[in-house]
Amino acid sequence: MGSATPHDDAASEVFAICPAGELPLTDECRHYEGKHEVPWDIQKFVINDLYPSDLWLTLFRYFSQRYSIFSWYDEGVCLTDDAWFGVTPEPVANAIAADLQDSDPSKTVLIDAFAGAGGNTIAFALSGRWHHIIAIERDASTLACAQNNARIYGVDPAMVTWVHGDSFDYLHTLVNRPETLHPALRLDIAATVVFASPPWGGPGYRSDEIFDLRTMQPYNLEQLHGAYHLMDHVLFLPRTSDIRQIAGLAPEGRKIPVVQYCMQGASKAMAAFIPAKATFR
Ligand code: MGP
Repeated sequence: MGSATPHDDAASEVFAICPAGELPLTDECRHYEGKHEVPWDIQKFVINDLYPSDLWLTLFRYFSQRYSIFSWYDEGVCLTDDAWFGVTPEPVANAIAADLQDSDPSKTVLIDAFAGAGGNTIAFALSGRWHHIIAIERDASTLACAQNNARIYGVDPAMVTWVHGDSFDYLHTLVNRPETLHPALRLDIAATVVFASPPWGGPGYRSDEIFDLRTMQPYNLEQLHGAYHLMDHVLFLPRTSDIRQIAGLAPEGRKIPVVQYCMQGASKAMAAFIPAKATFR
């Protein structure tokens, strides 16, 4: 396990952002083996049917779906409680990776801007489509889970460089001051695609008939697109996202393909494949 370039204390004093190296699993990295291990207050709410907390009920529901989220769950897949809310189910992650399989071959590097527990990074790495993947996660425990899960799925450690940090900082530095990045993180922007599966502000998005991407929390569509617009980018968004807002991001004369990803006949989410606004050649 680990990253393409192990963490090095001396390097972290010299460069603004460095690869993370291998992070230890923490108490927040959990592998629940049964419903009895899911935190007690979820079960109490379910059993007694007391004013259920949406958040905890949702976590309980996700745990019940664990094998469709990670088919190798029993091999020791770990998640933080927060990570359950944004993890992409394995069939969806594989379908997105497959949809990028025949994309522009001049793009060889993929940045997973919100790596979470690693579901998408694993699918992209196993697809064999990318020469290199940069997977960024802000929370150390969640990143440790992602590294653990990638190891379980047999991802080649040389394929993924993990970054413990903020993907907006990283992208800003990549575009404006690449020389301050660790050499393993300096990418050719023209050869790079960004994949972003950001938080949507919790499960509340499900009550909106049309989800307003201008009000998405903590990052709205404008912030996401603003950070990624120099590169082709894929945004993984709520299934009811306002298509007109996405269409407004199309560069002159270009279209934005949007795909709904379904499981058991129902959409789980959509992805928008957005071309770069400028080319760097
Ligand atoms: P869901 O809210 O559990 O809807 O999320 P579901 O399962 O269709 O609800 P049901 O009532 O029909 O059963 C569906 C999928 O959306 C999840 O599996 C995640 O892949 C994704 N997802 C959900 N949330 C809240 C987020 C999020 O905040 N960010 C990201 N990136 N994905 C999310």
